[in-house]
Amino acid sequence: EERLYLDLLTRVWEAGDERRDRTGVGTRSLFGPTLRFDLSGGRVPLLTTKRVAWKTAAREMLWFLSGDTNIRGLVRQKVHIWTDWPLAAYVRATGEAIDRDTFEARILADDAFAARWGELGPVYGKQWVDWPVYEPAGDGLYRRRAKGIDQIAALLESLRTNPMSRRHIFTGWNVAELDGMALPPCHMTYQYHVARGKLSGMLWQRSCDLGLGFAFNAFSAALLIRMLAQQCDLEPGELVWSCGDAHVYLNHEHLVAEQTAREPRAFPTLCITRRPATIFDYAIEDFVVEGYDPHPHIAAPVAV
Ligand code: THF
Repeated sequence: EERLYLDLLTRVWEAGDERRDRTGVGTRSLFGPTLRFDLSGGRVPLLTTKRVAWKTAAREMLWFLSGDTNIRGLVRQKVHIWTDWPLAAYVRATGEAIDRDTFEARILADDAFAARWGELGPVYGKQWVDWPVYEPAGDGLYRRRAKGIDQIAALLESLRTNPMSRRHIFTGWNVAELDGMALPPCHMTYQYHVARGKLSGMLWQRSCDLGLGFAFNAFSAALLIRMLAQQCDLEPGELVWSCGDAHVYLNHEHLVAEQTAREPRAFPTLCITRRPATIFDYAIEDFVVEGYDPHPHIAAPVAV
């Protein structure tokens, strides 16, 4: 099934519409692909044509579920994938020439610095577990309720009590708060479906960096299906990945050439070694990937 991804990569690179994008790097892009991955037998779509840092993706997913939106919690775990955006904002604002390691060291060492410069705004985690709600305050004004909507808890409740529902959905796309986000959500809407004792999930992504982000986004979405399925006593079904703007950055040409020349191997399996009390109690040690035999990593720059 990794062929599906490699074929998409080739198709976008060869037939994609070349365009200047927000980052200035430039992309080739196609609109609206859908890929499906079978999760039965514990199989997960973890690419084998390059080594993917799946623990980094898993740590990011746990960080989303915790509701955290500050990079400090990631940097503490040596996860660097969100640092470039706060770093760019800092450099823009202060004009200070600072490298990534120094910036991360300050995020770790200085509480006030982390609060001011490590914050991404109301991104994924915030919207997933604490979507803001406003209530009439009685004087014609509205007040923000202390606790927002926990979409993940609500999703589990609906999966358990009304499995046949067509409304098993959560989303990070809070229109009113997009302006405050370092980046509007890319993997924005998730829907789930229960059939014959199996839980399937669909991820709708408005935009996907096929060279870098896809590997993370597909694995993370599969991981979340597995956690949800475990919490609901369901078997894993399928991951359906759908994308709006599916693109390859122009500076990822070497990655496309190298990766598509490699022979994909069987996807590995994911074992969850413990059943935590709730969806919010998983830890990185609970995840073991078995039979992962990838080709070597291919480094590629991230467009900020
Ligand atoms: N912006 C862009 N341009 N691409 C993305 O994939 C992306 N994301 C998130 C938000 N904006 C994005 C950030 N997620 C890497 C992986 C995921 C990211 C950002 C960067 C990355 O650099 N991966 C490298 C190194 C991994 C590591 O540190 O070990 C890799 O080779 O996979 C997509 O959600």
